[in-house]
Amino acid sequence: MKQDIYKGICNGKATAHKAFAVLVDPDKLDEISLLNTIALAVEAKVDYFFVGGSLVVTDTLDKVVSAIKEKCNIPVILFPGSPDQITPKADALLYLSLISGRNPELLIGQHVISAPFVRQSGLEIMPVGYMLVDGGTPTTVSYISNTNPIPANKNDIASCTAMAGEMLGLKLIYMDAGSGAQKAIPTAMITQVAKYISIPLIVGGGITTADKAKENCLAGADVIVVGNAVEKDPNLIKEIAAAIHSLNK
Ligand code: 1GP
Repeated sequence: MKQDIYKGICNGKATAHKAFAVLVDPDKLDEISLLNTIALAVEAKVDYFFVGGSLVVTDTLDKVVSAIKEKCNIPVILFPGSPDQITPKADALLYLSLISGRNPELLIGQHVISAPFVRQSGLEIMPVGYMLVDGGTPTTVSYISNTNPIPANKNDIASCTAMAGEMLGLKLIYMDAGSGAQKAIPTAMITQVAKYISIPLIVGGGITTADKAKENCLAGADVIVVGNAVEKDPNLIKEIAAAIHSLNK
């Protein structure tokens, strides 16, 4: 099984090289905006594209992934809201288990149903402990997943959940306040979770400024994901990338 992208993320963690992932929701970008986003991402040396959404209502996933692959070498990692958001045209798949929730379908059920198809895709599979953290308002992901997010002030619940995920063999932890969250994940929670795990930590949801992205990296995030804010203002890509990469030697 391929492991190149995961190895890259682990090397990043080992060498304190912080990474920036731009999240593209295939429903939200028209062709011109997508091409503009790709050009800006290349210029800013963005590390990864994440592609997906909790609810994708159009059939543009393939087209979006193909367009990114045609125009640049930035790895495309699928961030699927459901098993039908998978295309072999991407490079890798965040194989998410929603470990903050108690919905068996999203812990293991849908994985079982889609396993043969996922394996056949040839994608690099990255098993992820996905943790939803309360971002102030109900997000699409909390509604769709029918799970309660971890309260934003319960750092112990977050660190114990992440530790359990790591001990179960998951290879990444993704803490997410949900797309468009009112409040990003508190720094104190990121610090505590990072302290208790040795696998790479991805953080996203409600990050709207370069300062916040940098602060999260300093707290222990290895990969920062931004979607909504760069959809609204694509020029933020350069600003956020520069802030994150300024921490790298
Ligand atoms: C959502 O972590 C991602 O799952 C990104 O969130 O769209 O709020 O940046 P935003």
